[in-house]
Amino acid sequence: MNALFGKCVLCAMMATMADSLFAKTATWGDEKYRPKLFKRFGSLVNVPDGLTQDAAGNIYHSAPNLVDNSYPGVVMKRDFRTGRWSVLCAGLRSPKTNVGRPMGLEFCREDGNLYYCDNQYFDSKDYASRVMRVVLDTKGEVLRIETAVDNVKLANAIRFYKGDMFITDTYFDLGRKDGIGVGGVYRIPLAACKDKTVSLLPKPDYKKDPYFLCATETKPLERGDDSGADGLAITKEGHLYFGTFGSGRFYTAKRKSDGSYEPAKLLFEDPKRFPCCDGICYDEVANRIIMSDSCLNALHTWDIAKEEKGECGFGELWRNGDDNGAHGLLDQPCEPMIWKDRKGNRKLIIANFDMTLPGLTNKKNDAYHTLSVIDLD
Ligand SMILES: [Ca+2]
Ligand SMILES: [Ca+2]
Ligand SMILES: [Ca+2]
Repeated sequence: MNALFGKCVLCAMMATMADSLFAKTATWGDEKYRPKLFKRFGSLVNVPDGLTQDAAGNIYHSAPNLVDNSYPGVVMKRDFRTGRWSVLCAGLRSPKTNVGRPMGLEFCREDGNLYYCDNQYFDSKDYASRVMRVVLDTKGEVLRIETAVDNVKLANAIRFYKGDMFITDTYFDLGRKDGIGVGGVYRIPLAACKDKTVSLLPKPDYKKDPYFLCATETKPLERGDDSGADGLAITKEGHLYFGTFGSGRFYTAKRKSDGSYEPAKLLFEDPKRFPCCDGICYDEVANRIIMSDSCLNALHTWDIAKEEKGECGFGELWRNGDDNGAHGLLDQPCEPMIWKDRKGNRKLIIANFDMTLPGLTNKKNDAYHTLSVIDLD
């Protein structure tokens, strides 16, 4: 344990002792970053997942609702002016599984539409996942939902950069004898999927796929999870950052001046401090990546300036023990997003997945389905 983190632990322990009557959950990190409750949803949103926003500051939030299947997967919208939440749309049902499971989503400023990853992997491992385009009119009303990309295994995160869509596919299911789980990142020009659906190649042929960009490798940790590329972030220069859910391997792929990408480079691997990379986002003001750690109930940071100096960019922002999230503490954080409120204050909004898996800090799918918020200013 480093000195700074040790000090944080001590501060947190003292604060926890002082607050012991109403806060029993262990916490680590600077109290000024203690997550607060941003929104508690009812059962309509029983597995919070993706976050994005449009130019007006309206927030879009997806929920695949894998815990209580009686509710369809859904995309919610929060009106920037009024703060009111409403249902934007239910996830379009897959003809293969008869369910819709919106996960990672991103508002595309280039065409004014909303795209979401339809994660069908837990319902079918037979390439049923897709990337969906929610076509919006100029007032933001939904006109229709269409399939932009199909033949995906587990569509997880989505980003856009200069006319291209980038997505992560968490499982390639190659059945490697060494037990390594492969996942990867794809790059699909928006023009290619504008008037027709782009189909990815089956995974045994992934290296021949014109849309395949780079792969991740996951050696399962004690919790036995081989899942690959999950969260994805893109800097203003177009550099990619991504990490594996199963082992927290954290990578970058640098964009070259001709728009192509250098091979992926492993930046950080330390299963004790970062055993699980779920959703990540780019913080342009601080020139860093913020990573959700579903396993540790934590948020980590990656300092890009340090990386460029050849130093380790890893840092810790917040961590707490198992908690139901009722007061805003993290409960299996899966996606962070930086957002400015009406006063112009910078906030970090965090979705809490709260769907237990073996070996995670979160032990119970409780009744508090929440988004947390941290003040960054
Ligand atoms: Ca994710
Ligand atoms: Ca929980
Ligand atoms: Ca909860």
